[in-house]
Amino acid sequence: MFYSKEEFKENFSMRLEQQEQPVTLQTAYSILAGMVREFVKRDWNETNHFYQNEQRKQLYYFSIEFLIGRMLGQNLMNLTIYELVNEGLGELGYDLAELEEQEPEPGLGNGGLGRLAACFMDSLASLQMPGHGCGIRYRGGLFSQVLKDGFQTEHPTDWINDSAGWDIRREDLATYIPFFGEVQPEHGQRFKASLTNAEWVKAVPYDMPIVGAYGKTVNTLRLWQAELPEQHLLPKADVETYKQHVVAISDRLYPDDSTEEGKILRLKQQYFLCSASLQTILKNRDFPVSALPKHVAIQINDTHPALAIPELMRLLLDGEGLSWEEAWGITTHTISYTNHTILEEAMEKWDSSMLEQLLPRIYMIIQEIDRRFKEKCHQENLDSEAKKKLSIIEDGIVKMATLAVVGSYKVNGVAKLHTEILKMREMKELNEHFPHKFHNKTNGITHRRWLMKANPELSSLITSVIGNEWTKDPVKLHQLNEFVQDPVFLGDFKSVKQQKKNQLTEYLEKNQTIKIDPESIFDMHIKRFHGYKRQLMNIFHIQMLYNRIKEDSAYRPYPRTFFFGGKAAKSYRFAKQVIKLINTVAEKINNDPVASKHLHIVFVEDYNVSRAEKMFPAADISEQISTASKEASGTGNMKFMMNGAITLGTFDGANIEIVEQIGDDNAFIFGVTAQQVMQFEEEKTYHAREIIEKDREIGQLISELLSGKLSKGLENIDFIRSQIIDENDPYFVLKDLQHYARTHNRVLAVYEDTLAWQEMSAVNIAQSGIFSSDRTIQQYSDEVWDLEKIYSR
Ligand code: RUG
Repeated sequence: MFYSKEEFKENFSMRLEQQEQPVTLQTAYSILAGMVREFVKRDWNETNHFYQNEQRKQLYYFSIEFLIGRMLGQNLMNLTIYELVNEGLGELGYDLAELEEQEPEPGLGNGGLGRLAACFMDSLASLQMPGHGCGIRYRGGLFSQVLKDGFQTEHPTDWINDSAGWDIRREDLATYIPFFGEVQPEHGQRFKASLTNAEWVKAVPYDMPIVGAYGKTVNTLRLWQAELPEQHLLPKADVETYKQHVVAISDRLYPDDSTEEGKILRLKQQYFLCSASLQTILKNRDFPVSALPKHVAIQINDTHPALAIPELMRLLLDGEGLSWEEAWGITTHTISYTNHTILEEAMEKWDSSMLEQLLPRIYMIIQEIDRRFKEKCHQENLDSEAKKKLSIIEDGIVKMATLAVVGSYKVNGVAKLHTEILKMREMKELNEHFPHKFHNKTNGITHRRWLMKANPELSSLITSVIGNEWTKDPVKLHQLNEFVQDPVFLGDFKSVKQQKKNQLTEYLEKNQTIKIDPESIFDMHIKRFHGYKRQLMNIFHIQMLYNRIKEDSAYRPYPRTFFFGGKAAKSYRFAKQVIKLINTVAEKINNDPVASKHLHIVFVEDYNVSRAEKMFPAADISEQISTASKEASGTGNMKFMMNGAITLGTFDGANIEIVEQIGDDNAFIFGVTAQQVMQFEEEKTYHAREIIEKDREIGQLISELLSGKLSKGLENIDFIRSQIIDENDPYFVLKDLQHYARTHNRVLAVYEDTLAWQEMSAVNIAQSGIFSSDRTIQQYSDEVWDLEKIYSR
């Protein structure tokens, strides 16, 4: 333990001296992380004892992803010892920032959904609320992305072997999960049954401390690891193959599900997470099971953990011997569900036969849930289409979103528009059946990581003018409104932004050997690669700018650097071709002596949480250009806003609420609206070909693309071609392209008026507090979970 700089230095030096090998930066990092772990231990134990003694209601957030990012710096900051350690290390000849870089990146998530779960963990602990995460301890997280000739290649990561060592193995809490087997109904015993000849997997939890702001509350992120069970639970033959199957469960995040085997593995992961977490919650309770909803809330993050519903039923029916009605009452008052998408492809569906084979008892329970629900619906006067929509099992397919809605007491979307679309379209029949179930909880981001930690320079500037109350109550950032026209404040803000741009430039020069002009406009499009996120529209526009520069010697626009960052799913061919196209265009433009003075493209390789922390603060423009109606919320938009970047985007997801906060004048909005998109989709009245034929500039662009001129070096653009031409441009790229281009021109015009630009940035920061995940978590707590804060500690 250390409470002063001197104590810290003494303790750190002593540990350095105990090293037998020469001290590398990696060892210095491990020593420091170990000290922080010890520092946290007391508060962690106290928090746990408090929860036990006071019997406070606990929230468990079930999520297949927790994209937590590096923990060292965040933990030091939340413990309020960042400066102390920074100075202490400096005096011992170490650089804290350099040690932070040694921490392996835990890529335990794909993108928005996983990062949201991580922000929620931080907010729960910081608001001193009893809320914990339940996830999987994947050995390898998301692949690392390496560009080869402009193509994305994927490389496995091994987070555990390089482990930062924040988590603690809890053998005492190990539990066992049954797969396959035969159901033996206990006749005459209500709906009770048991399972014989199951294949057992041992689930061992690893607990990671989640340190809240000021360190008092330390909650737990529990990550489950799959292991071979003890001898008596092993099969008689072929233990080696059995072991491989077991270990695979926590080996990889999102294993490839293009094969039957891959699908089974994903289903196994989902059940493994749900069963292990629920068994532990029930086993360690000290209240009657009927009181579960009073003591426990379970939030399922998307449908990946929706098997929690039948699994809780199984444990209550078969384990606790409750009647169906009792078990159903408890389950549907304990579990609530968040939906994150309306994209058909992302709505999970499982083959009944697969579910029945892998989880026979669970399938039986789902069938009974479906039967009873259908019976209820039959009493209503519904047409056959509505009945179909309300069925959980249909034509041999189990629809997980329907199961999740039926088995939850609350269902939410993640931004106002998204929730409305769910209620009015995607889940219209379910909403009519359960009129009070649906609600909105607009996403948020933790301002501690995305402003205070990522941008200490801006944080200090803000504090210097409005004091530091905003760090505890980020809505108080609105006090900055008084300074948004103050030239001194705006000048200081400009310097901070420049400093962050310089830092990013240096970082990328060092790590990716890219030369960047830090004085240029930093325009950033950083997120997963997906058709609806429209990176294709961005690169098409850049190519149009290039064509104009070539054709018109008077057109010499203000220098801009266009940053792209993000990964495409391994099997998503279209998105991977877009990555290659961007790099192909980049090579041409960056090497063109004239165009490169005005346009520069940077593809940041292996975009992850740590890189994101360096990028958001340096951005001038935030590209949020999804096809309206398709992006459920977005959270990058909020990170940019909080760091003073200005949104260039469509009226989609949370962009709409951002504009509600700042007013139309402080963002650049363009494109067709969600209403229009949905109308085009319904009436099939959009024809991309007409645009190609009528618009000279777009026609030229598409013919360059198809002739291979634009895509030189890219042998194959089949997927891009077929999306735009054969599939009639389903994401309305061509429809919005010219409006997007004109909006870019407006952006440039304002940017050149420095004061006007700085004022817009400042308004964005001042109004961003509402997008802190502290606000989101408070709303969930008030309206869904009913948690109490730990004020008495
Ligand atoms: O695409 C959505 C984002 O719009 C949203 O902000 C984020 C968090 O709610 O979740 C993303 N998402 C959706 N990630 N996975 C899915 C579908 O499973």
